[in-house]
Amino acid sequence: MKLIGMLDSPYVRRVAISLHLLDIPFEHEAVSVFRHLDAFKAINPVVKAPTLVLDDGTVLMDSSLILDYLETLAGRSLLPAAAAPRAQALRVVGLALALCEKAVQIVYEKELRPQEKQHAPWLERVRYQLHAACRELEAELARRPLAEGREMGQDGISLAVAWGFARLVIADELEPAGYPLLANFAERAERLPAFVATPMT
Ligand SMILES: N[C@@H](CCC(=O)N[C@@H](CS)C(=O)NCC(=O)O)C(=O)O
Repeated sequence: MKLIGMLDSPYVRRVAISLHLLDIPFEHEAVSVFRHLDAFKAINPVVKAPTLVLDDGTVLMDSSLILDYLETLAGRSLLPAAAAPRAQALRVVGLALALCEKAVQIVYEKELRPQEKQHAPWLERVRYQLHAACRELEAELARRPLAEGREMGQDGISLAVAWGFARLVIADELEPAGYPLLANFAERAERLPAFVATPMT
């Protein structure tokens, strides 16, 4: 099985870290949706990272759907089975994915769109959503600790990856002092072998 995409994509990275934690062997091809467009199109014409190419040639995309498949393959899940803790974990994953999405939108708006075409109200809306996601994640961490170390679940993985990505690409928009629990959780997560094995840069 081959995971396609750059590890500076939080979506690719959460899948790579999950593969490590699920003990599933995989190859990784660092193909960029921007810099290697033709090579990416040849693997997946829709050009979405992550892409997972299965041994039988089936091409999957979307990190959450890929994780669904991988957990079925592994016969175990990185999410709790019982409804109430699963809902809590899914809430954290959803907030983390929103943080990723808003950080990506800020990068695309600032770096892909010509300056004269940038739309300040849109950027303000996205910034508001980004900080709302961070505030909600900070509140979740204050409410209850997430599992860490080898016991880390998809909530912790996605939260740490989202924070690391946002700090990588929009550090000027996001001060760790504003979200100390998030920043500290992510700092500890980055020391885990599965995170060290999948560096963002
Ligand atoms: N919901 C998707 C988002 C994936 C995504 O947007 N990936 C970006 C890279 S960070 C991408 O493929 N961008 C190229 C594009 O959308 O044209 C997931 O969870 O996998």
